[in-house]
Amino acid sequence: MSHLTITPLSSALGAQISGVDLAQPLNVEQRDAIEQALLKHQVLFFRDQPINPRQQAHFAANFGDLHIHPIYPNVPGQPEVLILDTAHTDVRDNALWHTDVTFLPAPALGAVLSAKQLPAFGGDTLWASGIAAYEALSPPLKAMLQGLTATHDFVKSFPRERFATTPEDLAQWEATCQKNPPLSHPVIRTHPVSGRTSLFVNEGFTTRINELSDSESEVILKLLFAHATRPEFTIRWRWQTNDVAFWDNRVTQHFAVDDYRPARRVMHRATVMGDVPFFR
Ligand SMILES: O=C(O)CCC(=O)C(=O)O
Ligand SMILES: [Fe+2]
Repeated sequence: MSHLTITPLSSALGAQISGVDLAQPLNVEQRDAIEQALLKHQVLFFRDQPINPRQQAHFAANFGDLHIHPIYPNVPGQPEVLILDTAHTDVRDNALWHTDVTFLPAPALGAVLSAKQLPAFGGDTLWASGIAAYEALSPPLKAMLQGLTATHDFVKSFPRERFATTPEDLAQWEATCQKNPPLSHPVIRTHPVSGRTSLFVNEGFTTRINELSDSESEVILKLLFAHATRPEFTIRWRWQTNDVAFWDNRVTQHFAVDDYRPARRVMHRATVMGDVPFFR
C-alpha cells in the first residue's frame, strides 16, 4: 500500500504531498490522510499528477458534492470541471485576493486546481491563511470582530462591463445577478470541522461591514485586506505542468498572478460545495 508523505512548506499554510496517484480512486486511509492534511495545512500541492477531467472530478468528490460555476466555461461532458484558459476566459478577476464564490450562501469548501498548460514564466498562484491572519490580530481587534457581519457581492468581481459584452452574456449575467443578490457572512468564521477561527472577508467579494458606518467599514476592511495578505501568512506556488493544488476555501484566500501575457495558461478546476459560514 502506498504511503503518503506530507512536507510542510511554511508555518502559516501549505504542504506538498507525495506518495499518492490522484488518477486512481483513493482508499479510505488516503482520503482521510488528505483531509487531515488539508485541515492542518489549508492548501496542499501534488506534483506530477496527469489527471483527466473525470479523474479530477472523482478526486474532488471524495470531499463533498461538486459545484457547477455560473460564469466560467466547463469541460464538455464534465460540467463539474471548469476551464480557466486565458485564450477563452477573462481571468483577470482572479488576479485579486479572493475566496471563491463567497457571494453564495454556502461558499465552496475547497477546490482542486490542475495545471494543464503553463506560460514559460510567471502565472504563479498565492494562497493566504485566514487562520494565521486572525491569530496575529491583537486581542482588542479580535474582540471587535466577533459578531460582525459583512456583505459579499458577486458584482464586485464580475462587473457587467467585463462579463456582459454580448447580448447572450448579458442575459446570463443578469440572470446570475438575480439568483445571487448581495448577502452577509460573519467577518470571522469558525471552521466547521477543525473549530479554528479564520478571518473571512476578501477583497474579491466583500463590500461592507454591515454594523459599521460607511467610513468605518471602508477603513477596517482596508486594514483587514492588507493584514490578511501579509507575506508571512501566504505561500506562493510556482506551477509545473500536471501539478494539482487542493485548498480549503473556508479559511484561505488566493491570488493568481497575471504576469505572463500574452502567453497562454490553462487550468482545470473542480469545486467542492461547502456549508453556511458561522462563528461560535
Ligand atoms: O488560476 C489560478 O491559479 C487560480 C484561479 C482561481 O482563482 C481559482 O481557480 O479559483
Ligand atoms: Fe479563485
